[in-house]
Amino acid sequence: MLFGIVMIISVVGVIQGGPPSAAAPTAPTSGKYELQSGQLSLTSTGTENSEKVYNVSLNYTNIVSVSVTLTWTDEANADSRHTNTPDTLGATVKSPEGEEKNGQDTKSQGSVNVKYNFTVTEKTVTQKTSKRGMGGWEVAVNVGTCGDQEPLIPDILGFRTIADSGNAYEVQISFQYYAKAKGGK
Ligand SMILES: [Ca+2]
Ligand SMILES: [Ca+2]
Repeated sequence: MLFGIVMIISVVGVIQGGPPSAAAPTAPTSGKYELQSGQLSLTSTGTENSEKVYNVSLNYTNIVSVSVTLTWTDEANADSRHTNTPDTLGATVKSPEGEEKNGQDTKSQGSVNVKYNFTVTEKTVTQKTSKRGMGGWEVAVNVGTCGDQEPLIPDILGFRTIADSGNAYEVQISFQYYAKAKGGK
């Protein structure tokens, strides 16, 4: 198995708002929590039977859910005499706690979703800050067998088959977490 580039992606600060407004420079937090969400995505291309591992750091407390969606669209048919048969892609996600979940599909237009839910509510975070899901996540994208461009007229010897050597894909990571609501709103 071939391992590709390891990319480090940090989403620290992505969700933070702007500087405090002049109207409320020292606004205290209200003590209440509100549900916030963040998202990041990346696109890449993988060759057949290869894997790329992405490290994502979620530096947030009180994470409620983390959802990883892998999507892809196979290349168009090479010409009117060929059909591009489906590709197999999959994602394996590992949480900071080491819990692994994965999904795989074989499609021309595929989508695989891996989701983690943590039992965190507005009530529990008021009592105790949760650090579940906080820290380094690992998302491994695997490009498996890529169905070739098969000729419409069956060709047992495969002379007219055009190889499909991989595919492009997108990974979208979205998460929800509780953060202290700003006062004075
Ligand atoms: Ca294909
Ligand atoms: Ca392909």
